[in-house]
Amino acid sequence: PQLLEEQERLIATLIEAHRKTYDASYSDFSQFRPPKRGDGSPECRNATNPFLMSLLNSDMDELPKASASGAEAAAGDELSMLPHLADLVSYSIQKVIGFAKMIPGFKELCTEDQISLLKASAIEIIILRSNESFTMEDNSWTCGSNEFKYQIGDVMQAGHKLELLEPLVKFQVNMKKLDLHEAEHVLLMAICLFSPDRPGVQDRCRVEEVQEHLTETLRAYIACRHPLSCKHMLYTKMVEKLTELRSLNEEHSKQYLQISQDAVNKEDLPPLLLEVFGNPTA
Ligand code: 6VH
Repeated sequence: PQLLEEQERLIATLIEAHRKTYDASYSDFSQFRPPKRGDGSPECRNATNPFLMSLLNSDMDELPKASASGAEAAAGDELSMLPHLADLVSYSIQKVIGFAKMIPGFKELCTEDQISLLKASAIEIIILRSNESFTMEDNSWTCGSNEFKYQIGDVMQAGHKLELLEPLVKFQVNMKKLDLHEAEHVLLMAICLFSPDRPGVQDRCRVEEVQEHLTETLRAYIACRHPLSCKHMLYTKMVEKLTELRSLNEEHSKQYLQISQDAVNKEDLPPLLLEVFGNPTA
């Protein structure tokens, strides 16, 4: 198979859409609420054991009232990275929307279907696009300075559980190993967006048509542009990534629900995030 002129144009459009919406200098990150990292200092450990701490530090032998500041301080401190990461995710959702709008076929869908596709795929596309900042050197997402270097521990401080973050990091490592071309990377994000089986999608046929056109373009691209030695099973491996993303998405929904309920400061979650991932208090 060879790339048709139309497929070439599609790839060029997707690459341009991605470049316009992914700023690899990460210069906007300083506008997010600042990251707060528990550094293992006494104050920090304090906050995770408020009751023990207050008993050890005073002559009282009674527990402070359960609902008193201690427990809330603990929860608040455990979620010290939430404002920053919630801002990062909210910002990224805006960029994903900008990317989607430039994909041929997206704007032609009715607004309801556009919303259903974005709501369902936002976290998956964020996970995919974040591979660009992920480095296997130290398994972190490195976005410029140390301040914007995100490690598992940082994401735990936004309320995510270690057991669920391990599959996310594994996913990132395996994605890196695929060593995708930019064309393949952007096609995968577009294919992920145009999944006809997302909840609420009305015009499944239209979505499927676009997705099939994208997958056909990906197959053709791999067949004629990817070096013979590495293209073995590449398409299959990429489709497998979409399956893994579904399960990361499901886990994220559960974790998000928990976090949004635990968050003491409801302002920690920006309105766009609440709209896309759900607002349990609404
Ligand atoms: C890219 F925790 O868009 C840009 F509250 O590449 C750069 F925030 O629950 C950097 F509420 O359940 C980048 F939903 C990095 F928002 C991406 C990273 C590093 C981009 C930090 C942690 C992230 C990760 C991708 C997904 C992950 C953002 C978290 C997603 C979230 C969340 C929130 C809420 C928050 C944590 C997770 C998870 C799984 C395991 C999927 C964003």
